[in-house]
Amino acid sequence: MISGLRELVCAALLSALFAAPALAQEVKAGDLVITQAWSRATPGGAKIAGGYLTIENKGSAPDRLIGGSGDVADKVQVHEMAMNNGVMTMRPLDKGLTIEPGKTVKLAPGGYHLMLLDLKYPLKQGDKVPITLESERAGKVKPSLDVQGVGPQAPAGASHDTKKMPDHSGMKM
Ligand SMILES: [Cu+2]
Repeated sequence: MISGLRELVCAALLSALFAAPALAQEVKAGDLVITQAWSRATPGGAKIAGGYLTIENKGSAPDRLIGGSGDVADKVQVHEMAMNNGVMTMRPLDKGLTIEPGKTVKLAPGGYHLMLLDLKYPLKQGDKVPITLESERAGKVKPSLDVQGVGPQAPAGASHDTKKMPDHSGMKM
């Protein structure tokens, strides 16, 4: 009985693993390479969503991710999340996010992220949401966010965020 249950759990885990979309898409602009751009479905009429991606600077000079835009939302900002006196807060990075030459910066839940504010339509699992990011040197980069399910999972290939993270809507902006 117990071993049967374990097999069942394993099968469920495996199917979840294989159901995850392959995020091989690579978007380049100048020396910047963006991969694994994703977001989460927004149930219940949420008006904001996070955007996550990996950005690599293959050049020899630092670049800066300043902000973005897209039809999906009124504003696309670059945010930072941090603990402040035991409270998780986030704020826009006014000067942008620096990507040092030869370095890779990951925007992921619990850290740096894109913030889509005043969504024009809900994000649904399986959607691809095109956005335009603005960088100081490389100019415009246009990745599409692969919308994942509502759960807190990262896409296949991304590291797993095991920290408990409060919902965005409950956070100080
Ligand atoms: Cu944010």
